[in-house]
Amino acid sequence: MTLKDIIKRVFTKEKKVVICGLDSAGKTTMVSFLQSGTFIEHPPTMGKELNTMEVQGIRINIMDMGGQSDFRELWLGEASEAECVIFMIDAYARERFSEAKDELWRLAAVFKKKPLIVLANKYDLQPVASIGEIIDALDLKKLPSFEIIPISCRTGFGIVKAFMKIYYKLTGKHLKKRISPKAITVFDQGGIPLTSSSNQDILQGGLFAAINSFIRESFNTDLNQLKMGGHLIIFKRSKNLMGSIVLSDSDSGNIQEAEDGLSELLHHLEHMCPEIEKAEYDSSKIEYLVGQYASNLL
Ligand SMILES: Nc1nc2c(ncn2[C@@H]2O[C@H](COP(=O)(O)OP(=O)(O)OP(=O)(O)O)[C@@H](O)[C@H]2O)c(=O)[nH]1
Ligand SMILES: [Mg+2]
Repeated sequence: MTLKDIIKRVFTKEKKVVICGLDSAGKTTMVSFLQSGTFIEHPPTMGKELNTMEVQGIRINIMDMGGQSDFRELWLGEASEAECVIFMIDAYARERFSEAKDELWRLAAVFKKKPLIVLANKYDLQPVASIGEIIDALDLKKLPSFEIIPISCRTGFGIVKAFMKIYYKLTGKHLKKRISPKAITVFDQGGIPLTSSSNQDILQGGLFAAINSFIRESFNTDLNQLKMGGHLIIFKRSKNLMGSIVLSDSDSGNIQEAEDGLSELLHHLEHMCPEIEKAEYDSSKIEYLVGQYASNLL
């Protein structure tokens, strides 16, 4: 990296993050989840691929490295130029942990100087290795510092948390959450709830019933908001589903953010459950997917 490059990066608020990890860890799937808000299948990365995101005025260049052995020689050079390095591991593939450890430690010189974030991916699969197991398997305690976060690039579990951490490492600033949604419910086309209230405390005491009856009465109208007992409830419709999100009254200045988050969730559900096109609703699958994705909204 030349001096000109460094100056350009400082003044244009351009930051670089590099994602390394064995082939099939899920690196490209993560980058595409961040961009599309859902899971998309990709072919293996040949060499490396640059993706750019603009977040709160900062241009983030994400270098997605190919993980096949032929391409691993490229990692060190790219990692040396980055402000933050991510190492992704397939937490389900225990048989590859020792190979992953060897490759991680080939980059050790880099981690003496810059932050390492380990993403333990595929947490939707069972039986997945625990975080403690992965720390031991990769010998992470020997590093001066590291962070490790469990995620799933299939269900979206932990993706926003991971991204917020990356953003903080890159910029020294916390990404602000402007709303604090308190509960999410998803309904089928007929207004029947597909998710339950039992794991969402705030929905006890009549709120769930009120939302249900509102949905049935106004499903075919343009109404999309309800105020009740200090809560603001936003409704959103997608092709085959409807969703509601409960906010507190104080969030009312940032409704757009809640609407966007809910739309993304519904889009993800439609994408992951193509059977709903045929009006086949599997409520346990939807409940599971909502629970996984909700970590990005709640
Ligand atoms: N079950 C599950 N599968 C995942 C997850 N993330 C990725 N996959 C799958 O894992 C396979 C590899 O994903 P990629 O994103 O292409 O992996 P990669 O790390 O980019 O691989 P290379 O480009 O070869 O280095 C694909 O079949 C993905 O669908 C996840 O969180 N859960
Ligand atoms: Mg890839």
